[in-house]
Amino acid sequence: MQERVMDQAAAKPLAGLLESVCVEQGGEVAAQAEEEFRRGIKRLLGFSPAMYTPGTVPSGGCAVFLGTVSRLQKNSDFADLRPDSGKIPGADGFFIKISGKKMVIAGQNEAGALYGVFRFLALMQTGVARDGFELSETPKSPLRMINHWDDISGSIERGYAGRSIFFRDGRIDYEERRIADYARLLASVGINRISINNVNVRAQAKLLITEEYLGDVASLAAIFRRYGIKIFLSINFGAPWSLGKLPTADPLDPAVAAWWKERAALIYKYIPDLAGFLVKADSEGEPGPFQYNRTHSDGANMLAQAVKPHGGEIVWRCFVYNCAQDWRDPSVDRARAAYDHFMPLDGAFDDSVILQIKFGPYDFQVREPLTPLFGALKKTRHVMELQITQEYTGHQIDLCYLPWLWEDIMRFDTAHGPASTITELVGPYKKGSSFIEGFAAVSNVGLDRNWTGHTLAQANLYGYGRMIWDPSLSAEEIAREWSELSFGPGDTARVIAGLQMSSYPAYEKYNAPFGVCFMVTPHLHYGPNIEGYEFSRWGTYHRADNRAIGIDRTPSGTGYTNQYSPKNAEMFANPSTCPENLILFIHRLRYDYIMKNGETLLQNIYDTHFEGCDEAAAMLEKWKSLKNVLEVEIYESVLDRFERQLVNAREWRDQINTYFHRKTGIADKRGRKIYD
Ligand code: GCW
Repeated sequence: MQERVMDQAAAKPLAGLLESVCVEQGGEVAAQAEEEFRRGIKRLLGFSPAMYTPGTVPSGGCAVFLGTVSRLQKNSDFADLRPDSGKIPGADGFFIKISGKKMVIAGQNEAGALYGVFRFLALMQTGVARDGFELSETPKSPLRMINHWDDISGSIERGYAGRSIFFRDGRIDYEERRIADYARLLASVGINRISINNVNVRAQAKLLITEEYLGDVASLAAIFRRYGIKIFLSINFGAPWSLGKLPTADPLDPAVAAWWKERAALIYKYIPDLAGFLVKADSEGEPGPFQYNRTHSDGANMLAQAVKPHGGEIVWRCFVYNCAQDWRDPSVDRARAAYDHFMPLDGAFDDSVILQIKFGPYDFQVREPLTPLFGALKKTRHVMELQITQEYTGHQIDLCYLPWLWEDIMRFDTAHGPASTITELVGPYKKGSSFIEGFAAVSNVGLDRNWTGHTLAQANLYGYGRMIWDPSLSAEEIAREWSELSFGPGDTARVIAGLQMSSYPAYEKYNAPFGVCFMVTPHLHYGPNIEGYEFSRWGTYHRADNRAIGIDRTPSGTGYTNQYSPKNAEMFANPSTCPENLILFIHRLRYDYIMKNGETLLQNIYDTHFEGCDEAAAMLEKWKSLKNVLEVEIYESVLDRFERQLVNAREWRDQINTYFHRKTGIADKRGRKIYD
């Protein structure tokens, strides 16, 4: 297929320099770096650079050098690449320099070179990479994962962009080019791990670890491998009995351990560099070690022994809670679950086990505090789990720019010592420290032509990669970058970045108020249903009556706040120091509680809901102002979504306001319309 030339003015000053390139040869990732460079230049500038290997460089020499640091050190004389230059990037990093008639892109490894090429192309496109430019970067997160919740039927659990790109009707079935483009997309922001199947491993997905499917899994892995991405398989902890016909899946039963070892050996024959297994155990009906009175370290360590000889790892999810709660019983607090289950096991896990911990103690709500395990775990490898797919944040119908939330997460101070914000804690694991080794996030991608259903939701996938690469980036910088790369630098990009930035606060305002969570339609998780979960088994109650709302999670209530460092425990437990956007997660408050702005809690609920809905209306109008500058298809499809978002926002506003008005009988002091 012919690539469209973007004719980007900002890229033009470098055109002369980019005509001849000397590429260090290497493995398949190096080959991909070369290919992306060639393709990118063609796309941005309309010509194909001449590519040489070190032995074939013509007499006039080359201007651009591309390769790994070690190969370039041997074959070129860049002072910046000398071992003592202080500019050599760390694992997966790259160094870029443009000076006069020379330019270098040097990766710490081949993946680093590939990331360097992608970054160079992006920076050239936005006019940042020009003569005199220099950048040495190393990703802060060693593990940069994407999780797919794709079912083997082809549907996606919590998917809002069409069907699975990997599976169809019980088979692995994909379009090779599409997968390669997805791998490119992910590598362009530095993703290096992907799990392809849902953590709920049901039906034929259990057979992905059998020879019936492994050949196809291997073909898929081969595509991702070219882009430096290794795959994980989600496995079912009960496989020894459901698949192996053993009488048990007890992790301490030697026959079970032997079964997994044998199975791993078979899998690794097909996929020698499989990253490992991702496991959801004892969670929402999935089997796990609790069934056999064993601990989660018993379960995870047994699996680790199976994959470790092959270089594999076990990613073990901490989403373990009682999902058969009795709403009548206020003594059980779901928010405590991850910490209560896993903190006592700190240090008990094998060094090939990585815990995967959802960012908040509930479940990807619009606003939750950080799970108290962060900063507290010291002897266990772990990553943070985020959700890019918009399960609770608008189903890719409503615009909801997630880096806005992630920036808050990154800046949260766990207060477990000096340098204890999440940003500061992200880094390679060291025993005895609380380093977070990276991130995993649930993908928002499906077969839709624009990948993410809502075109502007692409910024969430892009933003995820950028932010976990460098958690000190701001949501605003990322919005600007994405908008400029997608629409070209200029006014349109500015308006779109502005829309992205205003979207999260708007969504949060018309959603469940002040961190109270779960006022969403059960199961579907789009639109309001204020008491939808109130009398259910899921443990997410707000217990609103005619005087007060919320759960007391302070020491006088469930004691959840004591799971934090003493400083944060105190900060959360006191309503006057607890962040107000979380106040109803931690406290039970009367509606006449006076908030920092001098208004009551109730008035704040009314105000935020009117405002959030007005902001959704304003976003729609702003979008309409772009009618004549955007491609029709993009304009129309996003317009349709903004219109649907406004309907949703109205529904949230009116149901929430009416609910509290009916409960309290107190009018909105500004006299706006509340339906009775
Ligand atoms: O609560 C939830 C979602 C489920 C999901 C689960 C999880 C894959 O509603 O759809 O299952 O979280 O994270 O395992």
